[in-house]
Amino acid sequence: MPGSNSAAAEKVKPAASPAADKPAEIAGNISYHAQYSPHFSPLAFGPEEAFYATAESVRDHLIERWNDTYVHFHKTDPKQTYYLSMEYLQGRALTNAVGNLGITGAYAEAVKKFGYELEALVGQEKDAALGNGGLGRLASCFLDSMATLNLPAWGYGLRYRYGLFKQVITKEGQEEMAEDWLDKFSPWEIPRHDVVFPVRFFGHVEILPDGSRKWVGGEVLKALAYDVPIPGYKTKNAISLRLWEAKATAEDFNLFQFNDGQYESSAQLHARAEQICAVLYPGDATEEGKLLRLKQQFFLCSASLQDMIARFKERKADRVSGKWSEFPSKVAVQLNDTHPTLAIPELMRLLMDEEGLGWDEAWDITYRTVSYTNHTVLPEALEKWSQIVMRKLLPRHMEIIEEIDKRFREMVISKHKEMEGKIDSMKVLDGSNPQKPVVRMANLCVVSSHSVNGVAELHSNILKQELFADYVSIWPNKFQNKTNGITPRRWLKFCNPELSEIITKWLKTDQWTSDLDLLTGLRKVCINACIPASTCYCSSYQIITENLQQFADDEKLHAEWAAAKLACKKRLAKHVLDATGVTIDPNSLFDIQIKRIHEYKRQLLNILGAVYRYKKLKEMSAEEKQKVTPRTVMIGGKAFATYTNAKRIVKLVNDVGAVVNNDPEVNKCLKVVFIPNYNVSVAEVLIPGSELSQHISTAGMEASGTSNMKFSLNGCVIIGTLDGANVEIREEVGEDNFFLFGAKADQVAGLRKDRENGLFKPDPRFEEAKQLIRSGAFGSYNYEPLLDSLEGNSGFGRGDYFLVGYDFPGYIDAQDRVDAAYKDKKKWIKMSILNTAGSGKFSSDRTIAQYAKEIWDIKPSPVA
Ligand code: GL9
Repeated sequence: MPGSNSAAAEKVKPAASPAADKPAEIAGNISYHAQYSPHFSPLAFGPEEAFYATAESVRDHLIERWNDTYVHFHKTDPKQTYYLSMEYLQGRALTNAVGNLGITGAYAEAVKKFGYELEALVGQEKDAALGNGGLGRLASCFLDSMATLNLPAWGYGLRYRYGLFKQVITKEGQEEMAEDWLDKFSPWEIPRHDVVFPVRFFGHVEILPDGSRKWVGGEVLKALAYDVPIPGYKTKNAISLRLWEAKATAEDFNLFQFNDGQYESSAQLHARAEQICAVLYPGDATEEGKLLRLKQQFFLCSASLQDMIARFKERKADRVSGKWSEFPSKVAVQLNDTHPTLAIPELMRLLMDEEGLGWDEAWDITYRTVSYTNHTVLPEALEKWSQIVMRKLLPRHMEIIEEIDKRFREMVISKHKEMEGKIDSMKVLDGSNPQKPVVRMANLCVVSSHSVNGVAELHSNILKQELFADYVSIWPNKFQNKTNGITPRRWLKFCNPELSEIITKWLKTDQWTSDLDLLTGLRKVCINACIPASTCYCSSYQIITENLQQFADDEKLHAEWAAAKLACKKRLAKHVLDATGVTIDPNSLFDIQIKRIHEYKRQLLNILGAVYRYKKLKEMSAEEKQKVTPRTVMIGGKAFATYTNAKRIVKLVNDVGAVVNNDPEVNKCLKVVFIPNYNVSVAEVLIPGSELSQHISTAGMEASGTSNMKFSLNGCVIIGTLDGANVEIREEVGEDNFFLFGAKADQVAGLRKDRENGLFKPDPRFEEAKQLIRSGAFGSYNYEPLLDSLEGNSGFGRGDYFLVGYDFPGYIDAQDRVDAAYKDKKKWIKMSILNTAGSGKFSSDRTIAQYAKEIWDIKPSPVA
């Protein structure tokens, strides 16, 4: 068996220094790590050992750049951005690291000397899943772009012991298991024993003789930093993702109690420290769960701010003119949603109580430093913390929040009298329920930040016109849009080498990987800007196509494009077979919906559509079935552990699949597969192999979506509603290359009202689909609560709050248009090419460049 023992490894001489371009020397370095930074028996050199030694060798390159970048920033002292996020969905790092460093080929060669293929070793790595979904993955794409654009920036987060759970599908549906991503160790993190800060919880506020206030008592834990180097693409810069871990110390260990046999009480604080970073999202149905989540949030904010202040002071010491008022010209803090809101009162506390500044100066600094991104308008996702819990855990912060609230109210009354009637909904503290007074975190963010942004044009408009409308009249210039983006390195170049090669070949450059707008070169555009170019008959047309070679209609390109797609579909089919045991046909239309399971994302609409399709197939004759476009519907995603209806949806998809896939009358025309344990690595296989993907949320509810961008970039056509970034994608790729259906955002409220008034008449096709499920065709599980949510006018059934019934007929019609379009292979490939060609706008490089210029005011600072 190649490489399964150390025989091959023994032939390679260990070398301590890494060489980037000489495979023989790289192999020596890998061998060195296997022997001199060992984690395994020196006799073993199987795929796993080979992966770790290879990763450690790649890490040597990363560390060189990471050190150089740190020194460079230290010397040049530019303004820096600190991205505070409770979530990062990093996925695997090896392919990305060698790819960004430009050493993939050399490493592939090197590992061959041990009898391995690089791709096989890559598969050994566990996903770092320190996030739930889009918000966490966005943070990771942003880090890649910040490094690539040479921006002086840091990511700050928590080092969860167990990241997002592993999803296992059983007869009962979804089950959650702890995912041990640190099971062995992570080769990418650097424990920083020199970077440690105290973080306090509970205690009380003392008033000192000079009238100043100090937070004392309670329990104090230590935050220990772990740095993960983030390499930029084709640059020497590598920035840091700094993840905090909570620790208790030897002083907290009660040796007396331990020797007395009281083992648990002897190490109480150690146990509580461990809880803080134990899991990504502790269930918050209980009071303990809520307290733990709040502790996590504060832990991130406090440690990160102390770190920033320490760095500011360290560098300030070198400057004669160093003053606190310079802080906002050296530090920008970006809050990734409201989860790190406590950074606001914590920065105020540190400046006032620790550094001795007065309120006004501290407030001015905080306001100019902090900016806030909103990622959702769903009311249940807008965080509200109990004032009682907050006062107990963070007594000084509660005082500060009260003062911020008071001053805000006074400001409105004195300067914006006309808004006085709106104060109740705008203020930070909500005591309308005296039993449960709360802090509204989004309001605190809006009041305390100099910039507030949404994540797609439609979403930012909803923020301005609805959620935060009242604030706009006070601060008309505070609100902005920053449409999300994705890194084209991970999401095209590395995950889809087949398509990337074709693009590079036809554009005659690989510059598109860092200038994604170049993809428009795949479009056939006339120099006289005739649109669509396919109907252009300008005299210059011929010359342009010859000279500039723009190709959406070129038959050779079509053939290559189709072959690349087929190769990706085959890889996807293999994944499906391995993960589920279901065989799918690479010649069928691959139709994918992968995202967190949520009622607003409407996986239920998708599966009801599949049920309806199944029913129609059952009614068809054999001849009729011959004419059907064969389809494989794939749905994947995790349901939050306590979200019962989402779990019922997972169960339904699995049950429908079990019947359809085993029905010989239809399974040549339709398969329905639930993809288990969806994560970043699975996405990297599914997205390149997709042809149609579903982004079908109720309009106005999906802030942006980012997988829609990944699909479109990989030449996949979208069926979707006018929601989130779909709106902009459709504009960019052209309406002919997007299957649109459904209610518009501004109709939704009216449609819900109509429904309440009994004005909704369901389409018979919708009734047929629900009826088939109710008949028990897919098993005897009780789907009634799920189907019930689609019924009624209001009340328990919620009167189909997400408008599945209203949008169903439009959805089915759009799917019919998909089937027809797919039959015309030429047309379909052209649509696919034009989706890729129109994706330039959705590079996270563009998004981050806009944040840097329009919010953070930071500039590129490349290492020479
Ligand atoms: C989200 C939005 O729901 C998405 O529409 C958006 O694309 C991302 C990134 O801006 O943010 N907000 C949010 O809370 N999540 C998002 O995906 N949820 C998770 O990450 C689970």
